[in-house]
Amino acid sequence: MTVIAKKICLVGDFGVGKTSLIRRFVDQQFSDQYLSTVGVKISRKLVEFPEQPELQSKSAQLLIWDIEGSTKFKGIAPNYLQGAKGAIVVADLSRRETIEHLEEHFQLFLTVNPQGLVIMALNKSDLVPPSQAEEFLKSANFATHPQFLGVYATSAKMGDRVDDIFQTLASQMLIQGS
Ligand code: G3D
Ligand code: MG
Repeated sequence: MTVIAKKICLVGDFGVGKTSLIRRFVDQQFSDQYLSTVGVKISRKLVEFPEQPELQSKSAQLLIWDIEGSTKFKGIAPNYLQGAKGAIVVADLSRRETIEHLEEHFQLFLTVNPQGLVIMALNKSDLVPPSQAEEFLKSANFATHPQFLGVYATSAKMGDRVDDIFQTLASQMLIQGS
């Protein structure tokens, strides 16, 4: 088994659920007790791909970087994003403005990592009716960008689609391998 380490970053507005998505994926839990992350936290998780024949002998050691607040603060962004092979850009389905900011976060990530891959999570799907989630999913489709892997409605609270976004990003980083 070859283990390949990859740095990924969570980016998006404050309060959209970045820390909660990581906790759900890494610890399989959701905390309603909100502890604001101080500075940067790095979590690790080994991801395997039993269902993908081309990745049978490989696994990804994800180094998942989480930052407090918004990556729009240009001063800290380059250090935080540097060396990341992928990003999960997160918005909150119950706050439209966070969806309008998706492209800005996407572009900032690509400025630092022109070869990086990006997947999007419209989080808190448990808070909105499916029809609204559907409408927002359409508006967050950046399919014309070659490095865009797709957009999913997630819920860190319920666990919906959380593993899928991390797994998809991890497998594509190994397959497209930069
Ligand atoms: P951030 O790291 O992007 O800043 P957090 O966001 O993960 O800290 O989450 C911000 C708030 O949203 C927290 O609530 C958290 O519990 C809540 N949250 C995160 N994901 C979900 C979700 O999928 N569904 C729902 N309903 N809530 C979610 P508080 O109230 O502690 O600020
Ligand atoms: Mg956070």
